[in-house]
Amino acid sequence: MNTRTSCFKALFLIFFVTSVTAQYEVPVPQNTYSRAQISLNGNWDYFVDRYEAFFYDFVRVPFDSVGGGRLDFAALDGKAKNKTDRYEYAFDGAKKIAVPGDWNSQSDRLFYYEGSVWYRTLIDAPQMEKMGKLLLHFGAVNYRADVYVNGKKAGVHEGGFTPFAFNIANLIHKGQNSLVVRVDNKRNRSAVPTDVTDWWNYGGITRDVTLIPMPDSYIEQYQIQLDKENAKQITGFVKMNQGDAEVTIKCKELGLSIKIETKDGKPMPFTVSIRKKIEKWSPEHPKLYDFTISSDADSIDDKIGLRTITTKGNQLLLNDIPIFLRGISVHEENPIKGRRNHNKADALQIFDWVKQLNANYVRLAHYPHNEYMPRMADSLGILLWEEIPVYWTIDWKNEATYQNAEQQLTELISRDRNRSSVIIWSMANETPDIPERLVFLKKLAAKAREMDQSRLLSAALFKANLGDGNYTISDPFGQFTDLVSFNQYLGWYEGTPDILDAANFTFKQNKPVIVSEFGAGAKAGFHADQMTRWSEEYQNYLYQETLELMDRMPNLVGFSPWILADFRSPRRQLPGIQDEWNRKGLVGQNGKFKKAFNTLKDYYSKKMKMEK
Ligand code: GCB
Repeated sequence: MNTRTSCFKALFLIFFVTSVTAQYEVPVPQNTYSRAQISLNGNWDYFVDRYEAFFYDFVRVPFDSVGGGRLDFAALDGKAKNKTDRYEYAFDGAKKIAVPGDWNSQSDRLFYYEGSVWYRTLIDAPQMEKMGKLLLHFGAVNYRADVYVNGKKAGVHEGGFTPFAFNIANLIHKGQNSLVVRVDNKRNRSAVPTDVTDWWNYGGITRDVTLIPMPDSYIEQYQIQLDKENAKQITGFVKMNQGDAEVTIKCKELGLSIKIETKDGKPMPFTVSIRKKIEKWSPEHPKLYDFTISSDADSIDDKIGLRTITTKGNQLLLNDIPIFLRGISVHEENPIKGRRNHNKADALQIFDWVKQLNANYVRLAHYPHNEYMPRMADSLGILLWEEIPVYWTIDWKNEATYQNAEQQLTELISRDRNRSSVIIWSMANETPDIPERLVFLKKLAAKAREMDQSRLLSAALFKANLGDGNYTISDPFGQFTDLVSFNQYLGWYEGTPDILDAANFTFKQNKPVIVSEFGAGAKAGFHADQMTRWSEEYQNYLYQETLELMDRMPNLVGFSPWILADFRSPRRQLPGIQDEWNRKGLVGQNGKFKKAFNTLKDYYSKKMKMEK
């Protein structure tokens, strides 16, 4: 085949795949958990496809790009009908895997596995009162999901931590239906995150899967919040997925009932004065109001807290009052069970430790966590920093990589824009100060601001060493964020904790400062003197010295040490100490608190008393 024909073939394939699948993709409606739905969680059939033999043919053309129908195309979920039929796979009789859940912790064979796994479940078509849409909704799949219903492709999603949905009303039939998902978690230089991180690349359908019957015209997005300029007003927008509609927003307790005319599925802004006194949401008083948003065909309830978050010079203001963020960073992992979190109990475990620490703020690192987290934080009164996995090195010049990052940011903001707990969107973590990175991050920040003007933007930046114990934060991206946040590891990656005494920080911008990370590794239960690495005493000494540094840090409005609990990382290979765990947790793998947990807890308790 000459180059021209192969180009044509490639273009045709791209067009074909897009046109075949695009019709099923739908914008994820916000707040899916409040909708009537059918859970597809449970034990699914699976097999491992190390050679991707059921996705590509022998010349590496994806089977589904030419319309499927090939004998060895797993998505068809076929089986031999007579003794001459040849099938080289079967879901019937295959092993079972729990959904939601990572595969690594479910089978020894899959502990280190990175590649393709085919999942199948058989589902009964739900009885739908009226014909409308039927959304197949995934909370998250790491990293890429190819979804097939009865052998037809519903669509593809990339990005391991955000929700997506397909309308499968036209793919499903009465009786039993086959739902097949090919999950691929291979790391990839151009993906977000890229191939190098400091966390475990848990693969699988890691969050809930549901079927959600929806009207054709539905409430896709809304934002309801306190007006930053006038705290007696509520402001926001509503957006239908299509067409024109009259949307009503009601809150009985606030005596609110307004009608908004939406046009052509476009967002329609509104602002409304509230006569009653508004009880503002805060960590001390996490008041949530019951709102109902309804159109002719659709209706959704939400519990929303009303608060403002702003900055003034070097101050951070919650409801116009200065606030200090007594924080901690967390990964989405259960250290005791050694797996990715996937249920409410996992989320509760994290917040239980957070509360015991006297913290009022959590950095959800380094990717969007399960929606349970912001929902729980709303009702528990915990403030949150949320971020996307733009981490360390990214393929900055690659447009597809940028689009992927922007999509993950959009999916996160669309999901959590009504969570009062979320006060910061973070664009990136520890990224190098190079021109192409600045272009990338500026575009992301502009997107975040376009979508949500009510929250603050940040990024975990690097510090620069000026010598003689002097450090500065001069990353040019700091000009584009509302807060200057940075990670620093004095006493761990640089020197020992005794150098912290002489450390001195300056900032280029007069903005509120957050120290987004500091920490030291310690094996729970290992005791020695305070200069012995990996001992609880060393970690504790570093915390004591760093907390003194925090007390003299200019413009400081909070910090989130690294990290609440030990977490798995392939970069950590010290036998007997790390054993593939990053040991910077304040809580050990066994769930026991290390010494530094209590040091931070006492520090936060004193801070709370001083504030009163
Ligand atoms: C960092 C990273 C975090 C790592 C941590 C460490 O700066 O942001 O992801 O896990 O350091 O332990 O080295």
